[in-house]
Amino acid sequence: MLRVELINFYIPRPLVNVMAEKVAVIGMGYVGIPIAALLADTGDFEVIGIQRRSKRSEWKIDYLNEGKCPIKNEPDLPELIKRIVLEKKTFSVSDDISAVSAMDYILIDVQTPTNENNVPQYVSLREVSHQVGENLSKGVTVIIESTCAPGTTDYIVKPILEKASGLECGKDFFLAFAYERVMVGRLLYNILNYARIVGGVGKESAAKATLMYEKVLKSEIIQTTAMTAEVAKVVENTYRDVNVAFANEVALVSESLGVDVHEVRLLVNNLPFLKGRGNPHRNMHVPGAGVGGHCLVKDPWLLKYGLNKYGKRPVDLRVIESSRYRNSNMPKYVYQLLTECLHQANKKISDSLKIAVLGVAYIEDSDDPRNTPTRDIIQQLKKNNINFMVHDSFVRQGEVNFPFTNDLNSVIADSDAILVITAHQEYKDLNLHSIKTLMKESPIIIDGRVTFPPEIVVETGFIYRAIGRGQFIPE
Ligand code: SAJ
Repeated sequence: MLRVELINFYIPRPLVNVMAEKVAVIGMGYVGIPIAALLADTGDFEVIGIQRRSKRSEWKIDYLNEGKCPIKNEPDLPELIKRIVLEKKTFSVSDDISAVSAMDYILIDVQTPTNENNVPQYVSLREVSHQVGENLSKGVTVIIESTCAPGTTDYIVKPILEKASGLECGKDFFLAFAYERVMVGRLLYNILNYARIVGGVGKESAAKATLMYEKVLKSEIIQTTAMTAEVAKVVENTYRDVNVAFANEVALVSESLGVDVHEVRLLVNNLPFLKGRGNPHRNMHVPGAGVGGHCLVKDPWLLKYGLNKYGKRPVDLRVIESSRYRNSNMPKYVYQLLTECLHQANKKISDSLKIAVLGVAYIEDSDDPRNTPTRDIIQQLKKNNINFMVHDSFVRQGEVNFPFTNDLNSVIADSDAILVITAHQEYKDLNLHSIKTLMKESPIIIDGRVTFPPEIVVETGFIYRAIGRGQFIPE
């Protein structure tokens, strides 16, 4: 017995693991995977990813433990995961949440979706908070990175953690809200370079969470309260949604007045920076076929939910709500443009038509289809019994509840009209003359983004409309 113990004593484990602090990251998604990987790569942390065995996501556990990256098209992330799993051995994934009992930090990075009535669905957040509470040790810092409605950290997560652990927040354990600002295609870049806002439930919680982030981030770390951080997060995206809605409304105005919204936008945005004011005081956004993604469609409603639940007085969010409706109705507007062009081409709305819908991903050159405007456009086509085919080369099959193919030719061939919903580079590279030969007589192009040079589309002989380009509306 003594000999075995002595041998153990003299075989030095790699120093980094002995000194490393332990972090659990709960939720192996777009948010959890990159931060877990970056923490594990520092050498200061041993990281365990916790992923429940759900039908949709359990495959990620083994996949990640083999050193493979479940997220496609993310620069540097595959190499990073391979390095920390197979070489440094500072990252592993498990389905056993009781592992959090031996941690110094616990990051909660689970989905916080909203339902069809835009009410946040905190089933996962509540469940995970309870499980963390049941396994919570003294001195641990819990950090919520998932986007939450204002008030969630203080009034939902904190009570669950305290009740399930019997410990007191701010004394026995610490709790902060430090929201992610990830962007598909730039997951690692955003985490490393965007300022990290750390909102503590009490000053010490913010300080404790900062100790972790300052070992991995290159960016500024700003401490505040949990409520302030929650408001800032949802306002950051609500601001963008309102600005996109403004651009979409100006696009409709431009069409009505026969001008090009993109020319208007350039003229508006070229107002000089005012001396001493950092940001341009005009930054008109880009109109388009709709707003998809996980952030902008959800966060205005999270703001409204927190305001209604925890606000001290009511506020009617007329600007914010009408912006949401403006953006969510843009797919219907694309359909209206299509009907106008079919009329111009003397084509009747019938099942003998074929519409080529290009793009499923919510943003160009990405494989992320969350809340894609394409779904709403397909609904309009189906409602009017119009045949269509959908194309996307990035999105994985089975990720959306409608059929699509990555065979672009088969989608365009023999079609009456092309609707561009996602500005993938492969569409911008298309030869308009070639695709015209594939299509039926009087071919139509509706450009829902800024994909093709308008003049070339018209010169090539297409009937053409694009959101906001009023100069192409027939007299
Ligand atoms: N969109 C427009 N016009 C615009 C900008 C966006 O129609 O001028 C549409 C896009 O086509 C897309 C949707 O809005 O369908 C969302 O686009 P996005 O660029 O905002 O992409 P997201 O949803 O991934 O936004 C995220 C957000 N970041 C975080 O939540 C941390 C957003 O606040 C960032 O501004 C954005 O990434 C970014 O550019 O980093």
